[in-house]
Amino acid sequence: MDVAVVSLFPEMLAPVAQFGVVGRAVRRNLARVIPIDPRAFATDVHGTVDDRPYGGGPGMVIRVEPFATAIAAARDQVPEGSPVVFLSPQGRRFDQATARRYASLPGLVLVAGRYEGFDERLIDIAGGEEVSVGDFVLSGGEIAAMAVLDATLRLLPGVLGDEQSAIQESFAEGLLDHPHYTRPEVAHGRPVPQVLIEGNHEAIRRWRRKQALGRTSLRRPDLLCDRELSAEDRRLLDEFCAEQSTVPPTA
Ligand code: 9D3
Repeated sequence: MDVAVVSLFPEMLAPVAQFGVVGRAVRRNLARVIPIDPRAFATDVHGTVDDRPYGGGPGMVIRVEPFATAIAAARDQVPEGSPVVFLSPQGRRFDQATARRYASLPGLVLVAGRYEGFDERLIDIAGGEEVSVGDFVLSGGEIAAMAVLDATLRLLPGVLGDEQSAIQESFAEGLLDHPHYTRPEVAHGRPVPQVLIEGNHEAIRRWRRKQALGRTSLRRPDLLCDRELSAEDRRLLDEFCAEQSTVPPTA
């Protein structure tokens, strides 16, 4: 997969493209990350990319040129028909389903903004979609682009081991993860839950499922809202809730 990233701070991408899972994808030639600097396409001597907003107000707006030229150059670097994605606080929320959709494509152009945002005509011209990574304020689109890049490229076949991808499959099913423990058996006076030590695999599976359902219900009730629970899940969640209001052993 080829991903061109249009950004005024192309150097910000280097660490993501070099290290970790994305770095491995790039080194294995499973992906290319191509930075495109719009300033390189500026026609005036100052390399101006922003200007004051029509209608007044604070901040600056990204001009149509040179970004339009930079996006065209980015499109030339990726397979024909690759979508253009603007990172923007006004976008649809990026999620795992979107990551899967992007990972199924041969290419993608990510456009990171700065200042107050893009001149709307830039989005119209490129015919792109806008995505946000969450309801918080970043200083620009670069970190959002890196999140999209990471979430997408790790899904490419061969990037993670078979084992890892199997684990990922089962987890990407819309519940929060259960708690994890490793040695020692007691840390800072806190023991590992006994069920995990006893080695009854069916009991462990039920305990983990109960914890996953319970945490999801406490921390992310939105994830359970439009979801039909199986009879077992219903019972496990009821048990979790009952245990919440009782004093746990060795509290
Ligand atoms: C005053 C209104 N703000 C919009 C909500 C101004 C503003 C805030 C942050 C304008 C641009 C930005 C820069 N943010 C991004 O480019 C961005 C972003 C984000 O801030 N949060 C979550 N996802 C994203 S994707 C791009």
